[in-house]
Amino acid sequence: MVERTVGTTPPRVMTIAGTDSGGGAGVAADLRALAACGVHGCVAVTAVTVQNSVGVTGVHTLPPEIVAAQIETVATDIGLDAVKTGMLATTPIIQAIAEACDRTGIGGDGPTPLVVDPVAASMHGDPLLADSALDAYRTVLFPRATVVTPNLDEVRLLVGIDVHDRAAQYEAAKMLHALGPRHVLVKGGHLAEDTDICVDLYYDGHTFVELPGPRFATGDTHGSGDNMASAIASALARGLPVSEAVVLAKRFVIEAVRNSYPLGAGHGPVSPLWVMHPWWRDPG
Ligand code: PXL
Repeated sequence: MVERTVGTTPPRVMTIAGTDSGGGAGVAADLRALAACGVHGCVAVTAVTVQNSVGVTGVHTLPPEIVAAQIETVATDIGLDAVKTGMLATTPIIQAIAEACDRTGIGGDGPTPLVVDPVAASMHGDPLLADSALDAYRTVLFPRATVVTPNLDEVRLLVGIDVHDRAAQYEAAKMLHALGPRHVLVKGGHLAEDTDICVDLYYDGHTFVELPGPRFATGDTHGSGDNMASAIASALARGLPVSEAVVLAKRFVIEAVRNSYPLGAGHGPVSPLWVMHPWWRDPG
């Protein structure tokens, strides 16, 4: 046996999300992002999607009790320093997650921060959430969330306003905050008036902070929201305050979009893998 130094356990982050068979979004994107952010990624799968770069052609949801059991079995053994949610699919799954979170100190007043990315549709416009589940987001998950990270389509579904300018983005942040999350990040990727920039708006109930970034000329942005929420959760798992976590995550996603690549006939994924040393190119 060869002696070795015991490794240092990195912060532990769980993604509660759906799979994307094309590997661009969902669990696959989250695990790449979590690895790139230097944390140990755990997974509670909510649904399996049949998907390629062009669209989603099938969804199979898992039983709510299996989703809850994945969370609890990990939280009580491995432990979790932060949790993020992605595609949650149905009201019963959201309910089961909330109950599992309450039992294990995730979100709310518990010690483990909860990042809620209220995924409603794929970037192709295919539904990933039952219409009836929007209310569960508003009344069950948002009050437990440390931070919520909707894009502008999700803002319209959740609080009923069409954001076409910065003033409406501020208004949306206030309306979302009133639903109970401690912090809000209204992502501006879908704001058409910003042609060269992409401004995400952070709000903690008192102060607004605009987070500007470049708008790259590419449609290969599949998984950008997943990368954002995973990077925020990773920073929270290290103990950073939310106001700093969102700034770091924005920088991370800018680089992931800069490094996105084409895949299939549709939308390619953003890539956080620029952080990896290409060890396979080294001789010997
Ligand atoms: O990017 C949001 C998202 C999350 N989770 C799954 C997805 C998508 C977008 O397509 O397919 C499973």
